[in-house]
Amino acid sequence: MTTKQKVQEKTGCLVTGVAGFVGSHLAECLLSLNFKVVGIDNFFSGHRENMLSFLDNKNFYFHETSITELHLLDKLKRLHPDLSYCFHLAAIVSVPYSMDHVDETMEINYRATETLVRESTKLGFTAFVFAGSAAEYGNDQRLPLQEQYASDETKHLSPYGRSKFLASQCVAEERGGVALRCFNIYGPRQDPASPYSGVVSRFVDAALAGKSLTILGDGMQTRDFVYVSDVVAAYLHAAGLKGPISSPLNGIYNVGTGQAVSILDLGATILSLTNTSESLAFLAERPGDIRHSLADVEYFKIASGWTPKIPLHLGLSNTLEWARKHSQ
Ligand code: UD2
Repeated sequence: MTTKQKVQEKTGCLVTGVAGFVGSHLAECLLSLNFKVVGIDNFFSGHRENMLSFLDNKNFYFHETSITELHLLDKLKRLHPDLSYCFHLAAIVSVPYSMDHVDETMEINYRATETLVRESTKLGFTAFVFAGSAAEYGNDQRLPLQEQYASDETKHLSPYGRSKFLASQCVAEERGGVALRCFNIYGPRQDPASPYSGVVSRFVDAALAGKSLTILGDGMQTRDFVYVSDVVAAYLHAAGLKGPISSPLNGIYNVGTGQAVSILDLGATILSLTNTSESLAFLAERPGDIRHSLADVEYFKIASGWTPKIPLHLGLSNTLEWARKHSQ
């Protein structure tokens, strides 16, 4: 029996935002590795359907509550004494919503995170892994973006970016605290419903519905698209539960692929994968849109042994396959 196997038999993992896009994939993976998973969500942006594949799993315990609940970790630890890892993904995830709700965004994304990470240290949790964001870099164009570029001087473009930056700093100060600055995550279960949903989910949705793909601007803007299973693997590596390192990291790390993809190329790839004759339609650039975003992932790779495994073509095929099944 390996050390990691020994750990997981008696280990509970808390996943906040478990009904969300990434949270649900993380919970599913932890359960498949035989961890006990305690998930919380208040369904502000998560969906119960995202948990369907594991709601009945005997190792899964769900609590419908908010991360702002007083003494949350303390209460959960009393109910589940074997909890020792916290994966904190619950947040206000919409950038436009954060613009209109500045105080609420600071409260949920920053102050609640600060409270949780402090409580987790006090309770002796082994690791606290936090969902940071590429938004922490503002519009910095020194590409690829290195972790130290985000600083108190960074001009954040939204309260979302600012709140994630402050929270990541705070998490990194605690022992066992790791903030993962994820770039553009895509994959099955990403919600295409709002005009501000991720571009991959919107393009996939449009292509399968026989509609043209809407490019905002000239399409030459680039992003670093990272597939959701690679992000899940990054969480496990950060916690010391996967890869060559068996203790959690401590600090702030980028999670991306280090590959820049233009929105035009993304659209063309999705059209060729769906074999449709649909076209690209061009609309005005989104106000405040960042021109290029690209992660330098060397620091995280060296520290954790993680590497992204899913090339864009495969990730898009998987996403299309999932969307085909779910649009019926
Ligand atoms: C990402 C994050 C966001 C925040 C931000 C910080 C996602 C889904 N969003 O926003 O939460 O962290 O980074 O920098 O990861 N576009 C189109 N057509 C569409 C939709 C989008 O052309 O139908 C363009 C859009 O103008 C942008 C690019 O595609 O240039 C990516 O847009 P996005 O909303 O997927 O992600 P982004 O990078 O703005």
